Amino acid sequence: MVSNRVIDFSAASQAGGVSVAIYDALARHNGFWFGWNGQVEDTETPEMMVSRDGEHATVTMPLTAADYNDFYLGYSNSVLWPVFHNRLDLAQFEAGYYSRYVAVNKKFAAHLAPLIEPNDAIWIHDYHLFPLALELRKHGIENPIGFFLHIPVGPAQALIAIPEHREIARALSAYDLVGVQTHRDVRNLIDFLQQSVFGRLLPSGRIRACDAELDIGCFPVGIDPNDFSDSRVVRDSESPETSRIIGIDRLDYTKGLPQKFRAFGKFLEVFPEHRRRIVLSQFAPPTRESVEAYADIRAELEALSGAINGRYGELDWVPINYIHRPMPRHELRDVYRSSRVCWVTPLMDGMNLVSKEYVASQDPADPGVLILSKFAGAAEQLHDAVLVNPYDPNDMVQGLRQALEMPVDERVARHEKLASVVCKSDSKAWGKTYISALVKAGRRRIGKEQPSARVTEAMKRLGVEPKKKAGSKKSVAAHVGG
Ligand code: ADQ
Repeated sequence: MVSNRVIDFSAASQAGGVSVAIYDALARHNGFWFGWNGQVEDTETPEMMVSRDGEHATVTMPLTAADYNDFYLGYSNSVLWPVFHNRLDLAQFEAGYYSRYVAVNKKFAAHLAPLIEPNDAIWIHDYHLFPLALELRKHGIENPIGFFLHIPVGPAQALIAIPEHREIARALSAYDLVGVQTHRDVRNLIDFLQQSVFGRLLPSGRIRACDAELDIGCFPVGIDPNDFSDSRVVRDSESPETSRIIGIDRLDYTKGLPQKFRAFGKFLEVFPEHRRRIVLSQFAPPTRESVEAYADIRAELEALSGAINGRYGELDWVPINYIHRPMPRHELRDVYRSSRVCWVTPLMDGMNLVSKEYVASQDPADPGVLILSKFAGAAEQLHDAVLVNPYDPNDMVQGLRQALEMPVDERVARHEKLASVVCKSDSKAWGKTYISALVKAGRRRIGKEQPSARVTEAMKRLGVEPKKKAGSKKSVAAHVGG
């Protein structure tokens, strides 16, 4: 597994969906996790750190201050993040960002390549590392290399505004498999490859672009429901008169927090009978604070929550409980369970794991209600949530009312369907399906002959059983070689 940031196992809590997803998947496979250790050190010859904690092994390295500034804050989070979330207005196309972005990918490749063994499949995560497969191939790495994009793929028209969009398309074409979260993302990505480098959809379903063929597939990321199912907490035990509406997001302009706060203020105005009976508890820990757009959103939310609390609050009731720090992970489950409603309304989101965690934490006999943005990837799976348009204040207000007033039989019926999706499409299924598809895609690139001992061995090690057609010696090739 490779991602920009490798989680620190010893840290009490680290917010962020990518780390959570990789951490879960890694425990099931005999691999290691490579990436940045979060340290900034001014050396061009960084020392590699190796650590092991139970089933998790990591190999990490520091970044330099220039890497951190131009690669991480700059190209990754001030160009790719906003554009892929269709926020071209927030993109900062500064000269110099891109060359450092490529340089860091080269550095990752140079340090990772010597660690790759012949049977390894390499799974690279997220937008910081688009060029890594190209760079690894330059080091002679022939193993299957897959990429998974955790964020959404904005419309092709937005993506081709990136000055280096052809280079990004070429970098993507070097992978055997590119996985995204939703069908919408698959469509947008194919569209992008067509518009930027004349990519073609082949009758086989593969994509031909930049003299290569790759698979693109939808692999919705999941959680481990067992981490959330075992709560004994009883909802609102201390204050049965007040229902908690929980919001858990990173403090990010894509998460639709100002829209949510405004809708909450409007709700209190339109439905005064709900005043004093509900509290919105919004956790929003800061991330990427040195990026300007993030400082702006922080100030905006502080002003909004202050204004709403000032207008509607009472001596013994504060409507918005806005907490600007992460919640320890071990407390999440009980907080989800004791909350009457979970309100997650991003303007655009790759998946949104919070929505799935909330569903998994509920008491099936008396579950809370999930209100989910139509524009979260999770909405493609969680049809039985109350789906709302975060841009439409009336829809947000009506959605909240519907959730708060929903009778128990409807809550139980909706939750049953939601929980079944969350359990079926869990982190285990995500990792297994992806790795199986990656090994097959790698095999297709190598050729159509019988799978080499190397690939068969890799599949065995990853727990992927090639299906055999009865009586056919060619059965493995048929399934693996395609
Ligand atoms: P994120 O944008 O970080 O992830 P999300 O999917 O909601 O968004 O995951 C957040 C994770 O961090 C959850 O596990 C949540 O519990 C935790 N978290 C968030 N805020 C927290 C807080 N205040 N305190 C404690 N924990 C907190 C990216 C993409 C998403 C995609 C994921 C996984 O942006 O769209 O779903 O990767 O692919």
